[in-house]
Amino acid sequence: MRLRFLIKGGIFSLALILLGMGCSDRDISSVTVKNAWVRQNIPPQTMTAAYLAIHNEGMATALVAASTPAAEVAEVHVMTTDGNIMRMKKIDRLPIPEDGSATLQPGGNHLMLIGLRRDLAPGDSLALTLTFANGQVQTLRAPVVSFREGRR
Ligand SMILES: [Cu+2]
Repeated sequence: MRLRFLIKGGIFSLALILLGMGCSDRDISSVTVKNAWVRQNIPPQTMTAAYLAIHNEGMATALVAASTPAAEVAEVHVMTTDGNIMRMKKIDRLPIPEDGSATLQPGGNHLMLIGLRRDLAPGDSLALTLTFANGQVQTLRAPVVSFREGRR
């Protein structure tokens, strides 16, 4: 009887531990970044854009900062229309819904790399570091794609 109680108690604790692990997994590393690429700059321009897809398997969060050693500044830009004119605007947080995704792609939201420290040629790649509101920091390598080839 006593042994049975201990076993039951043990299983219950194990379940709690597993549950706890599941929760922290979900909260701490729920975001993955895929298909990152950077458009080649056209010298003498020292600006270009980076694109990527963010997938979130956890609670709602947001992309709050980006950086790369290849540029002085990396900003998150959204496209807005002003009459018939498309403009880009810097935002401080790009929301990523719970169990959702956010895609940065040509013609839409993007990372603007400003003040490139070198020209980016196809075949080259650069490191991008993304910081999320849930505390996650992801560093990844993004290949440079030629201006013409820029996938959509
Ligand atoms: Cu922009």
